[in-house]
Amino acid sequence: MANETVFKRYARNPIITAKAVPRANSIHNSAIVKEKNGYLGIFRVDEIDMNYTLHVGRSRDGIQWKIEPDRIRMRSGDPDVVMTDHSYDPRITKIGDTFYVTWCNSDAHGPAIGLATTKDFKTFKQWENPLPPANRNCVIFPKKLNGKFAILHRPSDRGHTPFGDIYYAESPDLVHWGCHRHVMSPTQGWQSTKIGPGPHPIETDDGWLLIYHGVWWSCNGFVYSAGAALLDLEKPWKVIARTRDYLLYPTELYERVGDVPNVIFPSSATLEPGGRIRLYYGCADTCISIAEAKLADVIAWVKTHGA
Ligand code: BMA
Repeated sequence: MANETVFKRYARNPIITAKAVPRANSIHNSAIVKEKNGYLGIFRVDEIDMNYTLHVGRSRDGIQWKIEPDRIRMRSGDPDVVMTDHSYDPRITKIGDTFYVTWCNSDAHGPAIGLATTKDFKTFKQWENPLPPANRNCVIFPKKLNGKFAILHRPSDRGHTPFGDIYYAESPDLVHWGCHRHVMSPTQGWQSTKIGPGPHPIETDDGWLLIYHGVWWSCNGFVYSAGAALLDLEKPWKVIARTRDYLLYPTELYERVGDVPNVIFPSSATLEPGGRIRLYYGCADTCISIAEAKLADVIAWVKTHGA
């Protein structure tokens, strides 16, 4: 095991494996939110036919989960707006009493971004895809900015995407998206090939804290790690600071070995007692783990380990 940064891994990682769902081949890269009486999640479940869809899960402590064996069935009222059999990498953001779910809704024309809303995790209203192919990472800010919904996303290609920058966009109605701004590009080392937004940004006095994944291309394939940036509170396409050093790198066996080796894919963060954040991340496209840090320590790390 290598040195840890400010994040400390949970000793009993991984917390979720394929055993949680009868037909699962793997469960990883999933979205979790903390509510008053427990935790709710939307899980990427790759099944034994290697199709991948989204399932609801519930937990009292955020560690032991019950995940529904059946996929989510969304309602759109339009036969052309559907959740495909290749739906993956969800994110959840709560604004007011509504949960906004974004995910990669991949069909014959390539990976697009899907969008749905729910208030109870029982009925889901699916909206038009906010972004066309090719794009497979999108997360919504936890409040409207200047009266508009705002997202961070990462345009891609139809394959495994050996490139990728993070962009910003906003919408007055969740349907029409504009004000497209470039936010960040890959730089060096662990984030030299592509980067993509992870959990929804966390509002702090120092700016929006964005935890993101960075990828470098080794002779054995992609290696996914986690880093963080601080974005301007009013103009989040302006980067205040950004880590040069990674925050989490695949060092543990469950991060190094799996269907896609060497992957840490940060996808959710919850605020916990004592000013801590708990990061949920997919491991080697096989299972889910957690790591915790003090929010103040993460911010200090970004400021002092900057690019
Ligand atoms: C995501 C998904 C996965 C992929 C992964 C690494 O963007 O596309 O299918 O393997 O990255 O976890």
